[in-house]
Amino acid sequence: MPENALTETLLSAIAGHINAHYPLVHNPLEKKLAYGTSGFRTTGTLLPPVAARVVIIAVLRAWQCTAAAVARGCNRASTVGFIVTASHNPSRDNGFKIVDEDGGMLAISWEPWCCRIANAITGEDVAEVANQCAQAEGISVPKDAGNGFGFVQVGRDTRATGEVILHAVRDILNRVLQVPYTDHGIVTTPQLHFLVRKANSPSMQEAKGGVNVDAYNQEILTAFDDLMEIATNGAPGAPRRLLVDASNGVGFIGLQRLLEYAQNHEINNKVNAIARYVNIHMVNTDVDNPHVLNEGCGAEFAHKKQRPSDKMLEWAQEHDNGSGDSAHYYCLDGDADRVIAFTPSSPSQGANWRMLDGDRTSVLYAMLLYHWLGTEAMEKLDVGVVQTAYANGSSTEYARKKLNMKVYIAATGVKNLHPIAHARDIGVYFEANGHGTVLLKENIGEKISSRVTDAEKLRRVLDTLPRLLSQVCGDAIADALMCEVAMRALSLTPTMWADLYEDHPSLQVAVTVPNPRVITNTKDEARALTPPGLQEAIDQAVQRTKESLGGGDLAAARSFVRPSGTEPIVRVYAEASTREATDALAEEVSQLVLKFCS
Ligand code: 16G
Ligand code: MG
Repeated sequence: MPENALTETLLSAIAGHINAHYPLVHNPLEKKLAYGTSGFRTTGTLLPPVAARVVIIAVLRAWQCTAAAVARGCNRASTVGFIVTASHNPSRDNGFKIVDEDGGMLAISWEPWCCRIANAITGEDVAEVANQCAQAEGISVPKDAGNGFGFVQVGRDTRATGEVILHAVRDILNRVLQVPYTDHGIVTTPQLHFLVRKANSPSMQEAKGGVNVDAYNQEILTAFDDLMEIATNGAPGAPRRLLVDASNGVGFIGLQRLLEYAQNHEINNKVNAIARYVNIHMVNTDVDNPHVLNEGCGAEFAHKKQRPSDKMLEWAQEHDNGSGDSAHYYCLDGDADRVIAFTPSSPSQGANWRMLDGDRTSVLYAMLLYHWLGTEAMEKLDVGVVQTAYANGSSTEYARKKLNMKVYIAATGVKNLHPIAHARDIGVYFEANGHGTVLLKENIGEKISSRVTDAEKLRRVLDTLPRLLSQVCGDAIADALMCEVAMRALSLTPTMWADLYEDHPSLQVAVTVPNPRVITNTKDEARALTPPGLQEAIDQAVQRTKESLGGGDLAAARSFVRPSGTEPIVRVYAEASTREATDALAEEVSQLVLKFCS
């Protein structure tokens, strides 16, 4: 047997069990499933046999991390995560992804293993891929497995197919791999990321038992309270009213649990500490009806349609007297890792609501950093803003010119933005659709505090921020609370936040073609490399738009296309100086996509 190969017993158990219980439903000879922008996503009923296969790779990754941890002198079993969710997709879809040992996205270099095993037809093929993975990645079965945390933390969103998919995962873990796990049931995606990071943290090594969502609630509530204390100088004033659109998804459950936890536990010696600052109401909370998830509501709907859901409008009509920012509005997506805020110019008219998207959230956070750290510290540190090609041009310009920030452009998906932000001392990353956070280098407080004047405050801020701002992915609930902290600290209302700059008109359109993946892009996704001729045609359309706007500096227009990594469609983005030109450009480019990709 070659070194690092899996044992014959394990391989034949894998082959036998997969053959007996998990024949594929999709046909990989016709269409292979790919690990997309954020894991696998497709019709939910196709996924149980795929999840049964891919969890084997998750365990191999955990074993590899365990061996590396042991080699570092850290005597523990590493845990990875397996989260079943399709985020903003329609309710019939489902998906899943692996959360890596550090709580972040699975290392991109491991995605090909997931793809290969997901499309392996027979049990023998599955065992063969697992064995090749073990050999190539230098993995052997650890001798001393398990220390009470489980090797895999699993969880799911509210979708109807979630339970059967998780059942397949648990079955393979129990009966084939005999690997311990903790099933957290229904959790938000950021909660699962948090739990994996926490379970692997040095502080948990000695602890008895596992981690659960209480640890998340405790951390978020304490950090929020600490930051609000700094933001308000201990004088909280009246609590702000928040209205949260939970997209009829797991965000409702996550936020509800957080609020209940606050009522039943003391945070910083205060019962219901969160209520000193915010008074939270929710709409679109129907998690029992399997069909309404993300339907006409939530962050994805709000962002793409550039307006709030009807339920949000109804609530505003009833409860918002329109006298300037009497409530703050937030929309979560279907797995609560993205947030879009709004401010109503007139509570009853959706078209008049101003959207505060991820670009604006990153600007708000950047302003808070300047406010709290001071220009002196900011100039001494490597601080950057990471966006994608979907960022509105006005936000890029504001971050560069007004805030003096370095701006980096990454491909769509947290896995692409995160590493660029991670390489900075402080990296603010956000997608326009509301997914993002701020990453702070560990011990940065210590590094910089000897070089600036107000060292004590600086250290306090830098120690507290990363407890509310997820260091592994965006978290809609934490981000909504963080926006509240930032507005308090900066004495801004949502209207003042919206007034910071004016967005260029923009539009996103979904175009259906037989195979969206005939389009390939440059690294920053701003240009199409294939099919031949498409980019040239887009360039001409953009040029014509600029000319129609009179040319010169004020005539801005751009457009790009890319295949979605979560749905079988092509996304078209257009942005120009006027609404009419934007809409016309989006339409023209959509026609080009149909022409070149059909
Ligand atoms: C996923 C991504 C999100 C991205 C979106 C784009 C993560 C955790 N989530 O939800 O960041 O903006 O997909 O989808 O990476 P698309 O590829 O369909 O445009
Ligand atoms: Mg999401």
